[in-house]
Amino acid sequence: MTHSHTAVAGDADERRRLRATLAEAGLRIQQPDDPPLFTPAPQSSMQPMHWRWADLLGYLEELGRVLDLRPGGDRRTLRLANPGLEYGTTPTFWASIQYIRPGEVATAHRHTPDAFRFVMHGSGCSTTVDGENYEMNAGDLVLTPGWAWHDHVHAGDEPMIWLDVLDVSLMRNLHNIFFQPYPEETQPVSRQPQKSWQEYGSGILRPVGPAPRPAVNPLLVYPKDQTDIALGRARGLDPDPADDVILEYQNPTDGGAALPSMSMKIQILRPGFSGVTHRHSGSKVYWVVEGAGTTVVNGRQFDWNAGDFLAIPPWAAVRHLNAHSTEARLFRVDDSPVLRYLNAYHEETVPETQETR
Ligand code: GTQ
Ligand code: FE2
Repeated sequence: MTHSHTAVAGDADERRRLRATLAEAGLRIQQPDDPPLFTPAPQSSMQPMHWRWADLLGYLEELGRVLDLRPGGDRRTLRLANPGLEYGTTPTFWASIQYIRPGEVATAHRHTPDAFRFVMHGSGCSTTVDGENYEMNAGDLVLTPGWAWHDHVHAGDEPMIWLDVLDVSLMRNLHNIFFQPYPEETQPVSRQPQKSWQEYGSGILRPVGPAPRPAVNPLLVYPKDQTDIALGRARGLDPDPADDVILEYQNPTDGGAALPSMSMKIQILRPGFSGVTHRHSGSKVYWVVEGAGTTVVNGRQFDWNAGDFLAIPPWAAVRHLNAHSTEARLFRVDDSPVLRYLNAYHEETVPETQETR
């Protein structure tokens, strides 16, 4: 076989000239020094991260003193950043901690990113989502689906702290950020202020007929007491080898994730639990609701306590352990719905000999 002229690698100068010509024409070729694209498995620039509650609380209290909440849809939040990413806590979402003082109003607005709140500390604040009004108490999950008007009003007497997660990294990469402030501070509350909860909150029965909007989760709130009941029942089942007791907050009309891009989960690691190492497509963030334990991420050990956050890169090998005498409870959000929608979700148990990469 004879080599054609073009198959022979040209010299570096020739390649450089070609690259410049192509660039002017709005074209480019794969360069020998480009980072590899088609790697055998995902190579994430995201770093595993651990934030300790002892540090976070101090910063939040300081933020509360120095930052005023202004009208126009302003929020007071501490964003969890990642040194390996130009933007976001993970390639899909931003996780932030919101701090609101008694008497304050986080004024109404709406945006395309989907969002949810998981209440970390306090009570007495309520959020209105497209006219429905829900109390926020520690351990509750409240959804703010994309483009729903939302405002938070704090009528309690202690500062409230909650976790906000928005799929804003994804939406930003899709160049699809829309944002509108509401013309007034707050929106009116409708005649049936807990409608989604009254209709779908039991989890086992629902209004007859088709869901109001196909593929849109009609349920906006997942209170802690229901979560506790479900977890209590799941304790009687065989443990998950990697996650012990784990449940997903579901869309009650189709059993899918509660939001199109984000799956929220709650899990218990019982005393003595020692999980298998597992990895899956996509990124995730944990918040430690209670207890303490250890998570090994790509061979790096993170010892966590109540209130801490962990951010885990895509395809990272993860192993959970609880060597303590009390249960640990973890809240988690991951972007598995996006990857499943794209038929690109992979997962596997990692043999012990390959735990570090
Ligand atoms: O509470 O509506 O952390 O719009 C970031 C953007 C919270 C909110 C955040 C937001 C909100
Ligand atoms: Fe918002």
